[in-house]
Amino acid sequence: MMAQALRLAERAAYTTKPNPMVGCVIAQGEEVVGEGWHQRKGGPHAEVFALQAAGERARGATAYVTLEPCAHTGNTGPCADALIAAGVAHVVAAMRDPFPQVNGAGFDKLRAAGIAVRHGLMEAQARHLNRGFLSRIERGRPWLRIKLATSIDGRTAMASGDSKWISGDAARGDVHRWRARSGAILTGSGTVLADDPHLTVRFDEPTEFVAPLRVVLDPGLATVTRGHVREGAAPTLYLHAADAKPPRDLSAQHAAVPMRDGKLDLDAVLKLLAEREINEVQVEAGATLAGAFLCAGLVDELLLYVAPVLLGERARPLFEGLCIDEMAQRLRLRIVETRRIGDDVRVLLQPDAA
Ligand code: AOF
Ligand code: ZN
Repeated sequence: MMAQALRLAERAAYTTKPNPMVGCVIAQGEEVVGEGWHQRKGGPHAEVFALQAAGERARGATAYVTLEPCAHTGNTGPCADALIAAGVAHVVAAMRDPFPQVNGAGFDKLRAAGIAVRHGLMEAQARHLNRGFLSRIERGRPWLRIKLATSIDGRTAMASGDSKWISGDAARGDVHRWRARSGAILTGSGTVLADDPHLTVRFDEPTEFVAPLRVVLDPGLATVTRGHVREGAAPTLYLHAADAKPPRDLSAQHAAVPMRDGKLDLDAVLKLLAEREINEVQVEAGATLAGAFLCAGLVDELLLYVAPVLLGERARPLFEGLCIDEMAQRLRLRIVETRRIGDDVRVLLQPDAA
């Protein structure tokens, strides 16, 4: 039941941000009597849809939810109250909702009404699903993923900067799914000048999604008058040094960020994005910016597309500026998932905490 609730939750991966993905299954014993998931910010919560589907059959039933039912009135009324009113007998939640207005208050409300409450079922999976939302609420910064396409010998572009294309069509299509679940796609001015990316979401088939914010780190605002990144349907935010002057006719958003060692302070960049309710940031940048995030210990996840090609030692590496000389300094990563995508292999990695 909980696995099904998690699958339902994930259906809204492209549309719920900045809200968490939440799924709910209502069951009478082995029989599912209602299902629901939270589709978008401002819309009804998962429990409301599931209770609607269950109708009278919710009485005495067990509700499986991937997140603690809310206790607050936000865009919608409290789900805890809705479960109580429907006469649900048991609630099984995957995890507590750390959102300050909930954070245990939903469980308390249910228990006070005589409902048996358990939580912790498939918690690791639920936390993984909402790692972006949890990072923003618990750490005050978005979850940071770096996407990279690499050759077998760890190269991402030729010495000239040419990188079209290392990975195949299928892998490049897959990137758009990861973009769509991200709140922001972040790059540097160097990449805007060298590659002129659009950083938009393009799907082969019509798919609903909330367009991620495009973020360009551009201390001197050198790229604001050029580049595809300022065109199209998605919003763009330029982050710059305090002394840079945005042109009067700049239609994109912009904000100043403090500097550290002559570069934009990456901690401050992430704090600003969290304040704008960005849960997941996908970095699609060159080796220098990717290396800077890694060195600063700000990378939560690497999304690596490995293509079966060799580019040779004159091609550019995955990261620059790591300053590793000895084995003892090596950065260890843990493989979270591997999957073949067309002719390439997709590897999802997380820095090893240990
Ligand atoms: C639930 N069930 O399906 C979801 C919950 O602005 P609102 O009213 O939509 O509230 C958003 C907050 O509610 C969100 O930050 C999170 O803490 C919780 N989400 N809770 O009981 C749901 N999506
Ligand atoms: Zn709710």
